Amino acid sequence: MQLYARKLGIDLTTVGATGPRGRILQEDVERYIRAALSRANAIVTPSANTLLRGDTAPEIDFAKFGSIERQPLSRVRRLSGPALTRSWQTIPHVTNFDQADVTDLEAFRVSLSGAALAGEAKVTMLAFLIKAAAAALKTFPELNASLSGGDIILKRYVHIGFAVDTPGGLLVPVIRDCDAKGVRELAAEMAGLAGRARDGKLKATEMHGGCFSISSLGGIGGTGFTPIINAPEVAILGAARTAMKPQWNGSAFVPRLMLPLCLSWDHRVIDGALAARFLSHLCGLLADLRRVGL
Ligand code: CAO
Repeated sequence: MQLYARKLGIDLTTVGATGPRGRILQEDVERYIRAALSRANAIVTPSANTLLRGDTAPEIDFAKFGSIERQPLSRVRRLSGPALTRSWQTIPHVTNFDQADVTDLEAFRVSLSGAALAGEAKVTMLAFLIKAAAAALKTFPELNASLSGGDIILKRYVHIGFAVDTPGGLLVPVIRDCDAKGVRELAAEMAGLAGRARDGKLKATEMHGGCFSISSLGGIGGTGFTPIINAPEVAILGAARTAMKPQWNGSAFVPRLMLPLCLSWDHRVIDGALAARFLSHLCGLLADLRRVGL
């Protein structure tokens, strides 16, 4: 036994003996080896690739606990999952929250819808958000940027992506040159892109080249969320559901329609003060349409 253990480089004084009169048996040495192997496996760290695929969780047999149904991930989820994981793991995200007073904007939006011609796209809150965000990005170019090596690339164009909930998963089509388009034009383009996204007819090029993204869950509900940055962009805006809230006007509380906004930003490029200024400026634009230039 001593020879066998020495061949394997085992220090016999560390092996627990179970033989008569304290003798070490072959089973003792084998048990020692199994325990050492299992400790070694436990400390092996997953490779970066495995981490990015997000599949490091141990396989669990859920059927042990009850009836289950297994479905393959959709093609969209298989493609977007690794990109979302990479973004979440590599970008230091921070999210700021604010509220925009959209009382006048909503009244204007409803009047536009009433005056819309047959077949014209409905102007939704998202079209105004895209318009206002484009104007705010022109004022704050650091949010219309990407990291490249040790440099920051500032973009002079303003292409904005918007999240579309499709049966296969989330898609983000991009509207080009949003700063040069009016709300009706933005609304029409949005409706076309969202429709093609839901029908699975969006071209890959229609999802490329975005500078900034907007994710609106306002039509569904919620008071706020923390959107994940759509890399290589450095910020993303989330919009939740508008609600009537009492606002203090200096002498009394008045009912105002408030839109909750959330801005996630990359702390390597943007600081909290800048993000807060951007969001506050955006809220100001939404509260006073004349400053946007529709
Ligand atoms: N607050 C309250 N109501 C709102 C609202 C808001 N912030 N935003 C939109 N609405 C209302 C609209 O006015 C509309 O009401 P009516 O039917 O009475 O006119 C209704 O909600 C539906 O709006 P819509 O969905 O047609 O239009 P939209 O511009 O708000 O959204 C789109 C378009 C493509 C963004 C949306 O359909 C969608 O897919 N949203 C989901 C995005 C998503 O999944 N994001 C999550 C990303 S993170 O996983």
